[in-house]
Amino acid sequence: LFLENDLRQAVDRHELLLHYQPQIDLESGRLVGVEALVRWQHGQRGMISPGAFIPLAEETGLIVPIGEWVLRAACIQGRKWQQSGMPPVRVAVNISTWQVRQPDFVDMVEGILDESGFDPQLLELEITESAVMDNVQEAVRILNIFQQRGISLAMDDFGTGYSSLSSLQRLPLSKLKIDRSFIREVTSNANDAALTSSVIALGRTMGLGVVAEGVETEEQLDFLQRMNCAQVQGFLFSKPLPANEVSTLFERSF
Ligand code: G
Ligand code: G
Ligand code: MN
Ligand code: NA
Repeated sequence: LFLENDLRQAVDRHELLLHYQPQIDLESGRLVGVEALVRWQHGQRGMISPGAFIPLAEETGLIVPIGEWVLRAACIQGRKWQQSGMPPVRVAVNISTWQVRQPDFVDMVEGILDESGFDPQLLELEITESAVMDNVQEAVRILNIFQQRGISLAMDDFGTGYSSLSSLQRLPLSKLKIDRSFIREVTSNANDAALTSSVIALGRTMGLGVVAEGVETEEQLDFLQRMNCAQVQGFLFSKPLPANEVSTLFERSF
């Protein structure tokens, strides 16, 4: 497969780059964080979105070196933002199940934090239910180490997996991210509306922040505001942006 061979070399060829999608706190209206999202600038095919190569990276295990590159690049950028005198911006990084299962995962994260000098309090790791649920005990152990370091932990794509509430309660999470598949029809589909409002209520009960992803319309925003959803992310506010455009947005926001 051509694409797989190309992907194998993408890191070494410096073909990966990160864009950052703003996350807005609804109460204050402020930008509170950004989610790092990888893109692949392919030599022949141009810019490839993660939807088109992350699944391949997951199948082949290439997500391990790619994920390490992403975390390093995000922490280096986060450190630059910190040093530029910008208000503190939390940087969220997607972590795949494969990465969590690497025996050196904790050392890798700590090494990158030390190396980059990025404040762990400003780092958020987005994990999925599948990364946690097949070995809850081990996940609890690892995530507790991160929590002790001050790193935030968000459950990504929440609602699409099979977390049990008792397992969820054992994890030191700070945030649930409602998957955008539920937000898409939240104003027209009663099931999606019910699930979304339940997750918001669950977050409140468990003392967790809740972020709705994929917010594209004023109607969706209106629904989320009525349900007291804390944070939103989506095209209505901003698409994922290159790092320099994030600084500009922050300057305007504060
Ligand atoms: O941009 P797009 O909607 O095509 O993204 C598709 C998927 O790729 C999303 O589910 C997103 O979580 C995932 N993704 C984007 N960047 C990263 C990354 O750095 N690591 C991992 N594991 N997934 C990512
Ligand atoms: O699964 P994850 O949350 O990591 O995926 C984030 C992906 O969703 C990014 O690739 C981003 O480009 C995409 N995305 C962000 N906001 C929106 C939105 O409002 N609508 C849609 N359709 N996709 C979005
Ligand atoms: Mn995510
Ligand atoms: Na998601």
